[in-house]
Amino acid sequence: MKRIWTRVVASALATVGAMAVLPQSAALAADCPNGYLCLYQDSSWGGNVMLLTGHAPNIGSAFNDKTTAFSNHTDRHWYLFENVDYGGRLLVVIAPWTASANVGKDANDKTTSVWRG
Ligand SMILES: [Ca+2]
Repeated sequence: MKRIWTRVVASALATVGAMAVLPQSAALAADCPNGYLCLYQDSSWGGNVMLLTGHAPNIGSAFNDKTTAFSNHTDRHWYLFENVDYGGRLLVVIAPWTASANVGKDANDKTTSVWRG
């Protein structure tokens, strides 16, 4: 199963670069691959997942204002912002190797850009 998951990720990344939105079936693997920040549409790491490896000034219409949970499998800090180009409120500061099942109502479904520290 791990090999299949890795292939799906690699294939999706090859298509759209550093960002990918995977279907719900793949997102059911709650473990985020090493080297990625994973953003989830639903609480407890459910729904669609977006994988990030670097800055995302605009995470795109497929995932805009949808982030509810995250898993950070990198040794970097990440910063979730309300608007494009790291504008608006700083919603969440994510420490290395941490996860949250729910970012809370003040930050829920608002993330539009992501800065990698
Ligand atoms: Ca937003």
